[in-house]
Amino acid sequence: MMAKQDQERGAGPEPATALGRVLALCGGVGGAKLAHGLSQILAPEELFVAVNTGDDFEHVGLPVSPDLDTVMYTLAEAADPERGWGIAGETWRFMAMLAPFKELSWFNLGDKDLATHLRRAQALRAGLDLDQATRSLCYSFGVRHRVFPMTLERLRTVVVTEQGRLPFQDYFVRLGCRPRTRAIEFAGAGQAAPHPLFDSLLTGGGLRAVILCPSNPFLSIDPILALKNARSRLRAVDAPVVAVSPIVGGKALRGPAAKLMEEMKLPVNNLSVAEHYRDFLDGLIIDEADRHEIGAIEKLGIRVKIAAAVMRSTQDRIALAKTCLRFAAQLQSPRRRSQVR
Ligand code: FO1
Repeated sequence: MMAKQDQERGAGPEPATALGRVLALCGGVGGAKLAHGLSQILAPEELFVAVNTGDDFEHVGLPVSPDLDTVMYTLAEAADPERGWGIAGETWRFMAMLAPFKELSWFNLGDKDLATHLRRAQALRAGLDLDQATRSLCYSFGVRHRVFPMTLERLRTVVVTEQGRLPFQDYFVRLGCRPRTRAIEFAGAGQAAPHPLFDSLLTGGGLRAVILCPSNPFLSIDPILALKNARSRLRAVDAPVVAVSPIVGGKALRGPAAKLMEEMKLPVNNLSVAEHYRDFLDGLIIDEADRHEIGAIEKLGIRVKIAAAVMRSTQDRIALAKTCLRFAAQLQSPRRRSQVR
């Protein structure tokens, strides 16, 4: 019998979920909310979350994988509700001791979060790869759904700005996204292949949908798409590909997406998001506030679904997750993709 708490959340088994696997592509905070909603309605064997590792870096001698940790903490319902990253009820005694060392103290590692980075460092030193280290961490946080790094190889996001080429966390945290962006590069993209699971899910059959979570298309989803053959695999996949737009009413749900789009001379709207994913996308979910964009997006051959895209509660996450699955189920055979685009 379903627990009362689950019934209240609407987390009951979704009637159509026995139809195959779902691959979600995800960045950090915004995307993790939808991944959490999906994890509430899909069984662990049905949901696979491929996570951006372009933001990973080493800090205070420790390997930090911010998006993997954000997804893990969010699925574990352990994430800080205000920040979205890090752990709820965090304390900062380590950071207080680090304060005199300015070259180290710009990036905040909470006392609880530190244990995750130490454990990852130990696992990697012992010879585990990032996926195995992530699985072990997820296990200890009670996360049973498969959260995995987009690649086992090295790909790093570099933001090319008016102040020069900046490693992602220097741009994002140390400089607070202030420098104007000229381009975004993915160092290692030419060599790095997607995680083998990404390939086997996209080519092995039994896939019900690919869902692009409402993460920043340029900073969080593009690193995944930049991996060798990732985009062509998505073009060829025999399952609907659905994205949830992170742009609502001309603004980004969170983070620097709108600022980046302006700096790259792109209109800050859902049509720009649709055009960015045009070669493989079947359906785009946009907010009620952007209903006027339906016609322009559908002209690209991409179907549009209107939904409440802002997720304030667990119920909102579950509702949006259900909308994604139902929308995917309604879309035509993706085989038309090759004929249309
Ligand atoms: N974001 C910040 O804005 N400031 C921080 O000091 C910071 C520390 C941090 C530590 C661990 C972690 O997992 C994430 C952290 N984040 C921080 C978030 C992170 O930089 C970004 O959210 C992602 O890389 C972008 O998705």
